[in-house]
Amino acid sequence: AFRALGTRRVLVHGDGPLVDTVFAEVARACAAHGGRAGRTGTGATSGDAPPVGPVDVALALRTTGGLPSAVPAGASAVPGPDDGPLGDEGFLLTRVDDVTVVLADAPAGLLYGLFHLVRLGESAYVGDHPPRAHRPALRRRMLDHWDNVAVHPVMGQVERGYAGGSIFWRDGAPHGDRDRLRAYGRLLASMGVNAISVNNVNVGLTEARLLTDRLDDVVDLADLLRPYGIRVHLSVTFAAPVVLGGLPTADPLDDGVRDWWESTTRRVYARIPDFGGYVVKADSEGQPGPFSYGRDHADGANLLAAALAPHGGVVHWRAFVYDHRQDWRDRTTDRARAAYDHFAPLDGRFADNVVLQVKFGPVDFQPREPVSPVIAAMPATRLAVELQVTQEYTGQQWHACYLAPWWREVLAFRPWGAAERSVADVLADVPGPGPRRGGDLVAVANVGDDPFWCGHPLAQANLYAFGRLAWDPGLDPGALLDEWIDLTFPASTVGDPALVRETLHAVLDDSWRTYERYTAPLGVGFMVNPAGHYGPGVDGYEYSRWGTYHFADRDGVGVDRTCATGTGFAGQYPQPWSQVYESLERCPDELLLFFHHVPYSHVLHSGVPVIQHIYDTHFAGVEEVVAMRDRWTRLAGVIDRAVYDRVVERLDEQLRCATEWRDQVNTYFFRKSGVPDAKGRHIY
Ligand code: GCW
Repeated sequence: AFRALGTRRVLVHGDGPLVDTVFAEVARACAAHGGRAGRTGTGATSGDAPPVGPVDVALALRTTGGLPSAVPAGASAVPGPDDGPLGDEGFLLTRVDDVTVVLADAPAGLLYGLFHLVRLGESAYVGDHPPRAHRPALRRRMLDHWDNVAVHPVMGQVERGYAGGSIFWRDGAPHGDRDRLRAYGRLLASMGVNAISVNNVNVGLTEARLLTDRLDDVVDLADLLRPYGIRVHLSVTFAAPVVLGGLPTADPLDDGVRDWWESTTRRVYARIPDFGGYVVKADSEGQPGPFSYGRDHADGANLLAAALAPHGGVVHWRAFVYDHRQDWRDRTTDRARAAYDHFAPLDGRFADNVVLQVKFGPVDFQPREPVSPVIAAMPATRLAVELQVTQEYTGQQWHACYLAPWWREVLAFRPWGAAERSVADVLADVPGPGPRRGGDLVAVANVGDDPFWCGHPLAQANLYAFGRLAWDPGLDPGALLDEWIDLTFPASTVGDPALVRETLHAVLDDSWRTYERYTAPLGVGFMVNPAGHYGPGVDGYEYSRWGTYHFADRDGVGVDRTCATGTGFAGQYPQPWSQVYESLERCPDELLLFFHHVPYSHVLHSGVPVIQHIYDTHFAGVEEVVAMRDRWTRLAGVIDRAVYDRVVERLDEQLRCATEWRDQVNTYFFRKSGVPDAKGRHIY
């Protein structure tokens, strides 16, 4: 992917560690592909190559002295179409007098400009490039690792990790493969990610100590990732003052507790001056939190925020708080309501450096859910929307499931109606009525120590698309896939680039909808095997206390979340959505069973009765997987053998598992309803 750059005469101008990174990348590319790299700047080190005379490409930090003479005078003078400060991470790209010029006002901008050139390939060096400013839409673009230092007896080392062990730790000690960690930092920077939380939000005893006596581990990771513009964050346990500090309480209003967090945090910053902050899962699924002390979540979050504020750190406080010991008879308790019920009343009470981290949907990373109503309910709170790149509920990196189209739908959703701001606008702090706070996009990571990084080679496309969407939520998923294909399967390395592109689109473009078709129908969710969340278990959660019911019986299926007769969840949305979801007639088909309990004979907008829709989509989903597999086999001998084989192995399993889903779901509903398939297909 660096070939186009590496064949040219490239000048890097600027000082500082990130510019060192840019220069090292350029020098490496030039050494590999025959170009020449030069460096200027007040602090260019003696080992750097001397300036190269006339250049084809210049990457220059405007703040380092004047611009070198190799940069055509016109480059900086030409105003961009959306002129204005480039900011900490932005850059300007233009082409003047046959020189491709990237200008930035801060080192990170130069780094992102470099990777932009790499993405453009040859096209960056030909034709016209009128000056254009590029800036990230969102300030913080973050990945959360659910990695443990120790291996958990049930979850393994990485909770919901499907790519082997942690890349950060091995055998209870820091992972020895430092080159791979550097490569990871480079990978993340190339997609625009600038923050990472390194350990699981379920914080075990060993992991709790990363904050104190194991801080060295974190210092080391911060040092390795810093050259790529990535700040390190840490998940902490709310009980840390007790379990680490030996205090009798973790009460957020206790002075001793406050002092403990302040001094502990000060010690972290003494070692990691650019430390990002804390991530907290409190009062959720057994994790400790402020409820134990009769305090609320604003008290809890503000405690940590106060300790971090003097150092410029933030708390990502997760809104995933619900009662996981429900009683099915109690139809007023609804897990979907929980985040809003807990947090909406606290809007306005959170400190400035608290970021409330909300899962994109109200339940739990399902392949289909409505967008969380919390996003519209907290205008005075800084928000992070949390996505799940790791495919916990979307095939666990055994199934090819390209999630960008789904994330794009979430980000484009307009909580206040068509004329108002989208979720992405809220995060990007686009002006609108009411207070504005802006926010982050965060995702649970999908990388491990697997040789293919993500287990499934094609799951890398999700990681890539996440970073790019966080940079620009308006990007088109198909175009992002093209970018990823160009970077991952460069034309010079494959037998038939056009066939590779066509095949990857055929396999991935619609793969999320395919996955949706063969799993839980019409937004009802779950129906997964409780042991590990892989494969079908239609009633797996129906008779447990997690509160993820589908309420199927012989007459119908779905959860009544209306205000009129159900849990009232639909009423947590502003207009128009509260009315749309409340109404059986207006509710979108794909969310019907999330909001309504209907008879099997209920006719969808598509004109098909619910029961027939279930049969049709499940048969279709499996046929689509068969087609995906057939398409992929055309790449035999065209791409790298190991990648090809790994994907074949995964597609075989996807087909097996999709077939199992189809048969269990279809049989289940056939037996419940007694309604035969109108098309007479075989149902067991
Ligand atoms: O989806 C659920 C997962 C848990 C996870 C939890 C969370 C880290 O099954 O494994 O715990 O969400 O997001 O906190």
